[in-house]
Amino acid sequence: MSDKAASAAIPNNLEAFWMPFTSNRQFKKAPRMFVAAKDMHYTTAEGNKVLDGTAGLWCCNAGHSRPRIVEAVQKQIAELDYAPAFQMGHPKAFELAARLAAMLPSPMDHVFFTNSGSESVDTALKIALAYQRAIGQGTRTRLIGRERGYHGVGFGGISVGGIVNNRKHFGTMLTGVDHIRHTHDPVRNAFSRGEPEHGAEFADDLIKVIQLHDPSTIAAVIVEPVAGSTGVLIPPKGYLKRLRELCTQHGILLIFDEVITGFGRIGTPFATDYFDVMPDMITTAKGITSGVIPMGAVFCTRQIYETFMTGPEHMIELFHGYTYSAHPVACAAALATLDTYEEEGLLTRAADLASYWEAAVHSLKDCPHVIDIRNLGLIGAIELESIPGEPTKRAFSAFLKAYEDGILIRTTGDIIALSPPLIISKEQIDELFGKLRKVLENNI
Ligand code: PXG
Repeated sequence: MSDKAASAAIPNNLEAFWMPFTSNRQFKKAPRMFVAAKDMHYTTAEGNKVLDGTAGLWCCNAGHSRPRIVEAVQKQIAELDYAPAFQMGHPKAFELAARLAAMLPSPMDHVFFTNSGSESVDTALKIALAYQRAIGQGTRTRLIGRERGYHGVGFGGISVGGIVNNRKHFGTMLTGVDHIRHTHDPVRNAFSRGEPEHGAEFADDLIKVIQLHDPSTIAAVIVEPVAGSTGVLIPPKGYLKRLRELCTQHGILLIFDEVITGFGRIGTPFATDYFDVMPDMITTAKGITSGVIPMGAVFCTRQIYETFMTGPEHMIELFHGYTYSAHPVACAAALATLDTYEEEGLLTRAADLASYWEAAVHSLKDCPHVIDIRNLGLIGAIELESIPGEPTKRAFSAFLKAYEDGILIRTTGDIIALSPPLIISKEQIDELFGKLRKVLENNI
């Protein structure tokens, strides 16, 4: 890109945009702008190529600007730009729901559309409460989350979420929420490859919560099968099965928040497939459209759906939905994304690459300040020792340096998280970790 074109791409006034989850003042002093993206790379305003080590924000699973998806969106917007979401339909919404249902393990076969992960979480929590009420269990109003959990930023999501900074500024949130403990156990599990050996018994923390509140007050438990945002915590072997057993035993619905793990991230279409544990509902977003158009979805079992299908037929069964639920352009993007995943075998590609990826992530073990490394499928995390008195600074410096060196990584606290598009090649994995090694070795 010419200097002139580059300067035209950077607007003069950065003030008005209050950027989400961003250090606004730092950014506006030294902006990092992407102006284009193709396959595995972004292009910066200065014309530099940046290898995408994070699939945008864990969402561009098919890579960037894939022709089939671009065409489908262009075509749809010209043909049917919008259709009312309530009391009206359009064919692609039904086609997409049926296709998603066919991908899911039986009996999970109904789909409620939303526009984001946060909305999916709110939707699932509301369905859980309404379901318990509908089956005559109206005393079950409590929602149980987990420490260090991330379920988006709606009031429902931050209430069941367990990331302190995302909660502490926002008052009392939902009442009647409790949390089980997180599964991080560096003393026993540091540098585990894949699922850690120790910690299935952390699921028994739910027994304590059940005993404290009585099962008759608990509607649902929500967890990320693999905790992402908090810095990648892989569930210990047997942990999720144990949670499932306890929920079943006590009439509690289990919700898997698969906003990150859904759509191939760990080598199977969904984490429920990988861990062979069946929740009652699954929340998704991100990879459903490969990040191209905002969309989310909640999957639920036939039994949950059928429970609501009673009463006079002209009556609305669930008083919930969004203006943009099943937006035609999002549906077109999702259908083309599923085509791309299918044609290129992307939903299982992470399984083929997992051992190569694992070796690459763990090759950084000897780098300065590395205190733990975790991985599963095409997810990796490198935990750094914090600079005393300055938490997050070391990882953030690594992020800035990495960007200058042409790789996009994510950091949370002092943890570096990696989750590339599922189209990444072995050579690109080598490049990502080669550059990251240099960053870590150069006194951050
Ligand atoms: N649940 C989970 C498990 C998530 O990871 C959400 C819900 C919320 O999705 P929306 O679409 O409302 O943002 C998420 C989102 C990061 C990062 O780098 C993670 C998310 C979003 C942005 C950054 O860890 N996860």
